[in-house]
Amino acid sequence: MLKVPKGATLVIGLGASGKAICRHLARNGTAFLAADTRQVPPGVDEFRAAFPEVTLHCGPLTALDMSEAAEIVVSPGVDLNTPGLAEMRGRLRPDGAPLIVGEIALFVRAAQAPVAAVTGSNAKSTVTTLLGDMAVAAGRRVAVGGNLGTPALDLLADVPDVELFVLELSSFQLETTPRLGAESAAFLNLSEDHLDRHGDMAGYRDAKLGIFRGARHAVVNAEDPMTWPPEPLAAEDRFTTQEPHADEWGIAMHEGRDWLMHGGLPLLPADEMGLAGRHNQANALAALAMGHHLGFALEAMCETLRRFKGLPHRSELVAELDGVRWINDSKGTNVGATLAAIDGLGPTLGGRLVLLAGGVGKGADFTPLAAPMARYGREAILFGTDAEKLAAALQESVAVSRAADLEAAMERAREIAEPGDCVLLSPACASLDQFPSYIARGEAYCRRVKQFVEEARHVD
Ligand code: UMA
Ligand code: ADP
Repeated sequence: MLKVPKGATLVIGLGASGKAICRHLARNGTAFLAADTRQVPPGVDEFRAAFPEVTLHCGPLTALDMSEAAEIVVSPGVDLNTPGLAEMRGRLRPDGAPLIVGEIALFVRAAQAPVAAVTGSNAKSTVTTLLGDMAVAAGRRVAVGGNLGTPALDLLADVPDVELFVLELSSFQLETTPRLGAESAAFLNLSEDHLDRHGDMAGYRDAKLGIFRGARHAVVNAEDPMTWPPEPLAAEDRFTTQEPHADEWGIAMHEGRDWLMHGGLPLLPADEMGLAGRHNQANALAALAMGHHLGFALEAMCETLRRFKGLPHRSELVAELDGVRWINDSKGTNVGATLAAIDGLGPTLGGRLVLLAGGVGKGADFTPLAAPMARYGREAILFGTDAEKLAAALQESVAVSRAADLEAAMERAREIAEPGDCVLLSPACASLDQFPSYIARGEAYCRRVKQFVEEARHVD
């Protein structure tokens, strides 16, 4: 059995976070060992080349004696209940701090600038990117990353003289962060995801509530009490897609149009935003509330909202063909995201919605999709591992058909969609039965839509 020497730090996981943790420890001259539960972790040769002096253990953690480690820094993809690690849970260091932490705990110790942090089951990347762009427009030297883009610890080395960090944080990152101490922390929404790791919704929510530990300002969803901190913070802002109460951030009619509002103050006509859909108005309001607390000029924030067209694979308009809009929401990997996409786009439709959905459902309950599909759907075309489970949830509410795969589903959509309709790929499932990632699934969709456009051009 390999023993972690007394006083050494152990890094678990050799993915993007693990490598960033190792680089950070090396920069600081901290002695460490690395481990990964896989016999041959991806990129292991590059790791050995980058850290030739570092002892590396690959395989079950039960073959490691970590009892005398000074600290164990765990990557977000590693379940804290993994045998060998589970036994260390709850142990404390001599100073009373937990023995097991994650990359964000190390980040908090080292960061010299305030942190604005964003979590939620969905919309994290959109709000994080919006807030980062707003910070740039407001003239701040900002570094953006975390669960999206650059790992948080790499931001410390990459961007000199940072004035603000904007971090997207997952439940996995938060559960290993004893105290984040954010200047502003947003919890956007909560819906089923990652229950395989967190056990149940209460465990999942508890992990996410970690975003408020030590925070000075909270941004929460007025329509989702699950996002509210159990103990109110000194400063709190709430956003809603309804008319705002008091000084909430919301949507109201003003001069005959829907406007983004702060209390009674109209900020921007919703139809001037670069992003479409009610769900994205919620995202804009969350970013505005954080930016306002951080002192960004309103005009700079509104300009960002006009310009920002969204990230790829999130309710992204790929093409309009024969009066039908083809939208790629491949990042809709859980029911909450797909619900938001349908509810967000539904009211703006000139026709009906043709939904392409399916893949690995991660044990989710699909029935919440039935009511919005009854309201807006023309047909749900289902494919992948959990097609039958989706069919069972939807068939009473909307026409349902099955397809062998995404491409066949798209052929069917091309046949049945009528002018004014919208074909929406928002699978409510992970892609891993048919694609390496949601990105590959979204790219396959975009490629085929572009072929449809080409084919139509030749026919003309
Ligand atoms: N793994 C093992 N054994 C190990 C280490 C990892 O089997 O010892 C497996 C995990 O089970 C997992 C995969 O390897 O399936 C990746 O895990 P990781 O911790 O090595 O992941 P990283 O490459 O470090 O990437 C992580 C985030 N991934 C996860 O939390 C699963 C990335 O978010 C994030 O961008 C990156 O850190 C930088 O901070 C991705 C993600 O899917 C986008 N996040 C989830 C989500 O958004 O829903 C939470
Ligand atoms: P995350 O980083 O949390 O996965 P993204 O910004 O990448 O969030 O968006 C993921 C999915 O969530 C997309 O499919 C998108 O359509 C959906 N979504 C966007 N905004 C919202 C919202 N306010 N509520 C629920 N789902 C949303």
